[in-house]
Amino acid sequence: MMGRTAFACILAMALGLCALAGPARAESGYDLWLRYQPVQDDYAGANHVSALVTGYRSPTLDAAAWELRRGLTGMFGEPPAQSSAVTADGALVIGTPKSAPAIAALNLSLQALGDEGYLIRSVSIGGHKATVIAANSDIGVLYGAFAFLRLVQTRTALAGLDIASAPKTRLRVLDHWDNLNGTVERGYAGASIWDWPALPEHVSRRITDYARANASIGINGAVVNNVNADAAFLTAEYIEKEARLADVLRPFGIRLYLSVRWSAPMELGGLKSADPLDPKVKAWWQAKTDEIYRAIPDFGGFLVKANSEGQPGPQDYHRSHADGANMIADVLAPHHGVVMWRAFVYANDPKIDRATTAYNEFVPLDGKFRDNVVLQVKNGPLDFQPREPFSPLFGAMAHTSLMMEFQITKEYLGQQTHLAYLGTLYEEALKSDTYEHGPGSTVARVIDGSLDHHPISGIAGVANIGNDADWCGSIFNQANWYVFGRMAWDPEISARTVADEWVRQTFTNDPAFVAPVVDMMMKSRAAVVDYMTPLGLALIMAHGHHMGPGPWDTIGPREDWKAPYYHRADANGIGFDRVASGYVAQYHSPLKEEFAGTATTPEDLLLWFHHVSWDHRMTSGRTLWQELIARYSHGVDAVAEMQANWTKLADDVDPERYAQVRDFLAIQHREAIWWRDACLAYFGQFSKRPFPDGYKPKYPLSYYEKMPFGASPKP
Ligand code: GCW
Repeated sequence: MMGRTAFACILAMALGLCALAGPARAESGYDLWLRYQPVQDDYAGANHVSALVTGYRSPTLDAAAWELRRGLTGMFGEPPAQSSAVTADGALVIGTPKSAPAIAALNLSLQALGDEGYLIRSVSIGGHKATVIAANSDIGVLYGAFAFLRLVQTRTALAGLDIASAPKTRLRVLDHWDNLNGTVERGYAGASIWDWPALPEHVSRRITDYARANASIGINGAVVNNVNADAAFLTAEYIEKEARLADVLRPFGIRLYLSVRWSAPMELGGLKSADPLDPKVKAWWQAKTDEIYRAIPDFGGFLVKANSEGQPGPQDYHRSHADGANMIADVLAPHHGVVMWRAFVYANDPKIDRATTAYNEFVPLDGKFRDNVVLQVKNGPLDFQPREPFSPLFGAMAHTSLMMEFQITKEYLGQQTHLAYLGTLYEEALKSDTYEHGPGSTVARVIDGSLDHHPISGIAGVANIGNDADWCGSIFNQANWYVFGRMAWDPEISARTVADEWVRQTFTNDPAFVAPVVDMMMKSRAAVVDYMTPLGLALIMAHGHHMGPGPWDTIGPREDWKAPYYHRADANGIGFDRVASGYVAQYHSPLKEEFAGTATTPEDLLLWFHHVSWDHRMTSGRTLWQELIARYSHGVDAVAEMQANWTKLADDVDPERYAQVRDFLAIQHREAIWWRDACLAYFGQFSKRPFPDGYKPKYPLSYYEKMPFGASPKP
């Protein structure tokens, strides 16, 4: 009898898919990590699935069965038989005890799985070997189906399976900074995927594929509009459009949320104020919220950016963030909705260290928020920099739910083209120890709620998704969407594990490809840190668009929007003295003692915490000036190494994706040199120390300063 693998290959060859010789079929990247390519190796799992056994139907269970059929057919060449009972070895039985009698009969202990977890187990049913994907809820079954397909795609043996998995956080949300007009703030992957003019009548297939991708990694919420919110998203016309979207997302377990503009009661309701303690204001929000829930019964809630970067908020009426958040929370509570209130605030006062402001504003409010309020805190105290220490708010608010806000879109890390795997950045932040209750009080445990028993736990990621063929502007940017979801589900999973499974699903299981590519990903973000902001530098990107170097930039209207405010380079040295600013004191011991001295501060963050002399001796034996040159140069060299490694892998990737990565690495290399040379030319005018041979920037500083947007230096 012909083995499944051979059969799959013959079928695939007939379809022109099998690449026994010559380059693989070109791929645009649209399929993301859900490619389900024919299994052509001698994978032992190949003979394991003969039939798909389902029970009662629901939209979510149908989605699970559809995905399994699609995946297994793609990989094994023939669809599994559809059945309602196990009659032979190799059946895959999916459902809940309620939906599938075959699962009820197994009497599995599912309690620990909660509402969203799943179990995948090898069992025997009526003397036949079978695999069950069981859960307490339909969505758990869908998550389990995707997990099973991941096992096959990563070539995990399917015998003797016993996997139980449940998410550690409750809100696993993508924040889309998408505007009404189809643009995306800080988006580098084309226009918004939401086609508002076509709604409510039409929703494209792309939205279903978006929902599938999210469900495959456990994302269960989408804030569909920008935090710099337009009140129009709350009009009856838009609520109808949003309701239609919510209908498409619902089977995939994704709740729709909206960013709201604080002054909406004035703009839409004609009120004279948006004072949270004004009963008319509350009545307006009450009516609006009820209207939304009539259209979207499982609506998730609101995300609010208030009194931040010019947005209106409760402080306009001398009310606190808690007054504002609680008013909205009270109108949402009867519907079980939540308020995600952003802690991204900073004062327009050059005498105050911007990094200290969120702590100063929010810590006094600890314990004053309703149970359905969760503060959404960026990983670092400034703004999604290539490297920041964790925000001291984590670990400082025992009585307030805190959720993480990561940026998936790479506003400050090379935007569309630079290869920067953010798994290592997320991991670094989540593993950081706050010492709130002594060692082991990690940020991961703050945001999964376990450290202080917060009522709400969660992670948000600012999406990097757009209408581009490959969704994210580049193939490697897809990894950042992927790792965000996987770490939201399990904040303790390692960046390397996730990179490995992403590479296997996105490209190939060939170890000769997987190992070097994972290695490249794991080093990639550190390379960006080095060629942009080594040693704890921050916010020295060009003004406004944040693409390219701008350490000289002083054109902003506020001191804390100018680069020298952050790097403080002068004849004596460089860096921000955050002992003097009061920032260091916001951490628990032993961190505040550690960060207080230059000798005990990690060198990777030295200039974040201290103003350091150009001649300060580093552990490498170099002076600070020499170390700065070495780090900038290391960043450039690391990109050159990625280029060289990628070139060796040409035969293992389809030509389209190979070429994109090759070309983008070339851009990254050119721009890394630009970063290095521009920054060293700029800082050199303060340090007045010599450049080692071969390290002097090619052009004078004025050349870099005058470079127009979109250009980068001639090689
Ligand atoms: O990172 C900065 C961005 C702004 C953004 C803001 C925020 C949505 O430059 O574009 O506005 O943060 O997070 O609110």
